[in-house]
Order: sequence, then C-alpha cells, then structure tokens
Amino acid sequence: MIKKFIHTSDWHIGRKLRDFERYEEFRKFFQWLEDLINTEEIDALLVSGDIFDNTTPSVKAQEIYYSFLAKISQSHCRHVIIISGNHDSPAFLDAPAELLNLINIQVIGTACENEIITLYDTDKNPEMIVCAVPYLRDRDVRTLGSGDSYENIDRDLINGINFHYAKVFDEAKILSDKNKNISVVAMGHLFTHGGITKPDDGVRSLYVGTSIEIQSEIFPEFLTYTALGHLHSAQKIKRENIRYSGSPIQMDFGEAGQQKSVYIIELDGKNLINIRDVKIPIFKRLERISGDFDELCAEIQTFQNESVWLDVTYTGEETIGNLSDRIKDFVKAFSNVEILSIRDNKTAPESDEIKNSARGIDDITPLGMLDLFFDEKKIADDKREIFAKMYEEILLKAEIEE
Ligand SMILES: [Mn+2]
Repeated sequence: MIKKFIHTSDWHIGRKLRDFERYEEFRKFFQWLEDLINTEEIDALLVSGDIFDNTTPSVKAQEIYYSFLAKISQSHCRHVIIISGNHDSPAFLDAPAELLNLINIQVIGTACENEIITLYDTDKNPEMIVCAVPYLRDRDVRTLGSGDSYENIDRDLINGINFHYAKVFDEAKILSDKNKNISVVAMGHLFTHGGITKPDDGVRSLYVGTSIEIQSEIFPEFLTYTALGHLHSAQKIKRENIRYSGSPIQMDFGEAGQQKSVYIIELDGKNLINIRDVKIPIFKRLERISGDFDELCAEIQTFQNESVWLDVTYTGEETIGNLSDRIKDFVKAFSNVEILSIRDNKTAPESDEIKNSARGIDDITPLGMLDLFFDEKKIADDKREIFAKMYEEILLKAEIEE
C-alpha cells in the first residue's frame, strides 16, 4: 500500500534568470528531493507538468532530469508519474516513455486514451489509481473551425477541457468502485478558478489570447487528492485536498523571498491522513533593492557571505552618468553578490538598454515582441488592437503558446 507520496510540479529545468544559468540550483534541489524521498520513505512521486522550461531542453537540463530519475528508481520510491505542462514538448517527454516504464516511471506527455494508471505493489495488487491528465492543448480538446469568434474559442476550449476530465473521472469512478480500498489521485496542469498568480512569477498564459479558468468542481469528491501544476505559488483551491505545489525555485524577482515547498501526502488505504508542506531550502537568494547610491551600497554590504542575485533600481535625485559602472565597481569587492539588472528611475524607467540587456529574448513573449515592434514603428493604439487580434489568431492556429 502507498503510505506516502510527494506532489511537486513546475520544475522548469533549464530555466535562466535574465541571461544567468541556474543549473546549480536545479542540481541542489534534486539532491535535496532525493534525500527527502529516502529519509521519509516515500512510495510514489507525482510531478504535475512543466518538467523543462522549454520544448527543446539543453543537454545539461536533460542530464539533470535523467540522473535524478535514475537515482529515484533505485530508491524506496516505487512509482514516479510525470505529466507534461504547457512549457513541455509532449513528444519529447513521451519519447523515452517505454524505457522509463521498465523502471516504474510513467510519463504521459500527450493527451491520450490511457491517462488512468493503476499502480501495483510488489505482490501485484493494485495500490493506487492515478488520473494523469497532461496539459490539454487546443488541438486535444477543440475542433478548430475557421472564422470562430473569440467567445466561441473560449467556450469551446472550456467545454472541451471539462469534457476530457469528466470522461477520465467517469472511468476512474468505475475502477475505484471495483477497488474500494485504494486511493484515487488526480493530476492536471491547468488554471483552476480561484488560483493566484503574482506579477513576475514566470507563469505563462495557457492559451493565446484567452485567460481560461476551469472550475474546481470538475474534481469530484471521490478523489483522495488532486495534484495540480501550472501556478508557481503553493496553494489550495477550495478544498484542503486540491492543491498546487508551486515551483521548487523562485522563478523571478517577483518571487524573491517566497518560501517554496513540496507536499507530502500521507494515506491510510484510501483515506487521506495528512498533508504536510516541506520547505525547500533557498539555494540562491534573489533580492530586489532600491534607493540612492549610498543606500544601494549599504544594502549590498548587508549580504554577508550568502550567495545572492540582485535586481537593482536607482531612485536617487541626482543624475549619475556612469551609474551602472559605479555600482558594478562597488560590487566587485563582494564575490557572493551578482547584479542581474540595474534600472535607473532618474534617467529612464524602462530604457532600451534595460530592455536589451536585462531581458534575454527568451523572456519576451510573442505578443511582447509585437508590442516592441509597434513601439518602434509608432503604430496608433486602435490599429495595434486590430493587428494584435490577428496575430493572436495566427499564433493560436500555429499552436505556439504565448
Ligand atoms: Mn510552470
């Protein structure tokens, strides 16, 4: 029987902050997670999507992922179930599925007919039913009609997603009635109504041109627990047992200082005994600081030996021509401090220099890029709206998520 399982999501392996790589943080997180699995004697690990940060993960990102899976397969943990998120390539995740299956790791990258997984114990008795629904893409749930209005696209998407989940849960209920003593757990990667996002938390909208939220009522009462992915802050939705675990590392400066966690869910047969959130250590501190030159220097000095990345905003009255160089010079004496971006509120709150240097191309969404283009060409507001709608429609058809 499964006594304990872990719910985590939104790893975003390979994610950068500005142009800085974060592999070190990912390695430390996976080492920590492996240790947790061993010390807590975890039976199953559920990962609710956004495994990688993009659809073509780097070799390093893949190495981190597969090394972790290899180690877990040798641990106390008997089952790993992974679904894709909106950042993942379903086909990429699915490619090694058969091989991973041999070491009890089940991957559902693409929406399919086999999203209900029964887990078996070493005596081949069923011990848990998992409804592993990956992120549902437009093409999975909606038949594309030409000339659809936006309301229709929204409505059809919502209906399609609801229908998909309802079908899975109907089947799971039948299975559950046949196996009365085992738990049923749902996994999904979606925006559930009531969920909270924060500015700059790295959550990317799911469907281009729409902000679709799904009602939590789609998750029926018979589910022991619902393990969701997509929102980056840990939170529960309406009931105690419907949760987002959030991302394991702070995604951007908007999340600076936010405590990250994974959930350990404790079961007795089919009954939920306890949900614990286990705090993840901060492997790299992110801080936003602002002030005049002296205040900034004083703040920088407070970061003793701790490794920290800074987002700096100068708010002084005096115009400092070589501000960036002066701050960087000052920081040279502190090997633990690195400055990722400097904004000068005095001269240019959003100067081109910042746009180009602080933000890599990866951080700009297709619609953001269109905005930059409009700015450059000085396109009037009413025209922008029309062009933006057309552009969104093209993106939707091409199935490139924002
Ligand atoms: Mn995510």
